[in-house]
Amino acid sequence: MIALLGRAASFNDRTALISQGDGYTYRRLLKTSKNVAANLLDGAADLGEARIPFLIPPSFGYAAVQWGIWAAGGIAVPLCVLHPLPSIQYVLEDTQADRVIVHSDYIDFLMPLEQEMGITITSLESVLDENTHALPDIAPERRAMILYTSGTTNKPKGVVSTHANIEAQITTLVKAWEWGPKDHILNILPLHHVHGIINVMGCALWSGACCEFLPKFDAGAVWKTIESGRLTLFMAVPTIYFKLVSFWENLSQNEQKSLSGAASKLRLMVSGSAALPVTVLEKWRDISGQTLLERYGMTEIGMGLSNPYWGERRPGHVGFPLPGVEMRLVNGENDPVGENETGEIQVKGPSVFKEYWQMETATQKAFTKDGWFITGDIAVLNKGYYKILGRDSVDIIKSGGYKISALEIEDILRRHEVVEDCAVVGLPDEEWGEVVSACIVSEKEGIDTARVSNWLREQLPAYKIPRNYIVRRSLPRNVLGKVTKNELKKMFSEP
Ligand code: MLC
Ligand code: AMP
Repeated sequence: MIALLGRAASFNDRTALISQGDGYTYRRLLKTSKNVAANLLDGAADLGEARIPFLIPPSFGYAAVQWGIWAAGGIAVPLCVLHPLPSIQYVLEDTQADRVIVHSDYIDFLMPLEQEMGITITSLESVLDENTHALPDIAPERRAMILYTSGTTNKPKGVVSTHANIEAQITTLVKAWEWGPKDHILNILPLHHVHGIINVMGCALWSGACCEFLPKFDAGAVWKTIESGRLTLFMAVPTIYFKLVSFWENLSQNEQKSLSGAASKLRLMVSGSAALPVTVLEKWRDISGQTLLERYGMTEIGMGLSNPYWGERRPGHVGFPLPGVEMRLVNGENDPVGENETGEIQVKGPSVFKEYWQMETATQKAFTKDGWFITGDIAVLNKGYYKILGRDSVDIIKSGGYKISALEIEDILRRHEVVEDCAVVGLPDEEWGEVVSACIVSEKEGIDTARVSNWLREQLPAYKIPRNYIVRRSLPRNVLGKVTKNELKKMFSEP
């Protein structure tokens, strides 16, 4: 049996999840996931790694479907509830799925695809129905999940993790951050990325702890939950801490005191997915008395580096390798560099993903000949603590903790009638980390960029929409004709 599900049997009547105010025990989660598995199998012995995409908001139903797919031998492909239809269609096509499990709120939205693609839309309710079926034995090496991540190509890549990878990604954090059955965490992150899936929900369910869902991030609602005193843990991206600080700053002194007192009682608060500005770390420490534990990770590896649970959490640094993670910094020749020398992070270990879905060349290119995964992140080891300095590609933007490919946005933007050419960059921003910004090349005067944004919104989720535009007659290029994006970034502040 899959380790997560096997462990759940021993947690019985403990509360596994709180979803829309209702509590669900481990017993119920396990039983419901077996219903899902039985309904999906429908007489077959094993789903044989069929890709099963599902469009379900963070909830009990999401967890039961994820586990049900695993128990039946399928590959779970969580879809993003914020994505417009073309982004979802891309994932459905890329995974060659023949059915998709959909929450009732999204059935009408997805219906056009049933005809266009011939995919079967299965309602969440129908897979939760009472059912029993013999379940297959699943070897840990089998594929378990595909998460889509933006990269240096114009289309997102499917990162395939096995059951063993997921187990390694979870257990290293459980050990390092001392998760236990008494823990209670609030999940406010989207459940199509590792931060929410592994670090929050996965670790909680592995540990017999409770994971409470808020359907969507809302600063007031998060503070209210912190104030309730039931949380022991909280994990978020830096933008969320920035928003929680702003919310707190606008309260009366009495309210501030009450929230600060409650926040100080959590045993651990973690930040990751993007660089945590030292200013935000300091403000949060002033407000809550908590020194945020910053860690570093990636869809392909789970978490790699973490400041210590016990010991100094150094601002602006991401600590050291987690248990079981092998890490090195290398120069352009792939030779390891010494302390205080800048290098690219490479990672090995059981948490590292198996492959990019049906992209053999991209998978090969992502690893060195001797099996190190090439992250593309640049770092330095400074007095025993790693510090992330940036990425080797200007085409990757991190905004609100989401990884965004400039090339993907450019590719779509170029299809707009007023756009002759374009280039997209991320401009630094304290709240969002970086803000997506576009330079449109056009001979036309008075381009209505708000209309361009509205048009883009039909094809891309809100976090990928440029927030700043400039219109120019040409793009800055080097002698080889390549757009010089660092030059371009400066042009946004020119009058
Ligand atoms: C949204 N808005 C943005 C934006 N995203 N503006 C600028 N830049 C962005 N990136 C705008 C919206 O368009 C809207 O404006 C307004 O902000 C509110 O939108 P929203 O969708 O309600 O935003 P909000 O819920 O506040 O979103 C903020 C957030 C979200 C931080 C909660 O971005 C989020 O969930 N981020 C987490 C992503 C994540 O999990 N990453 C982990 C990847 S895994 P308007 O004008 O339209 O009304 C990984 C590995 C690892 O990285 O190490 O963990
Ligand atoms: P994703 O592909 O969405 O999983 O994003 C992974 C990327 O997020 C990494 O390759 C890093 O560039 C970035 N990242 C994650 N954590 C941190 C951090 N603590 N500091 C800086 N960058 C980070």
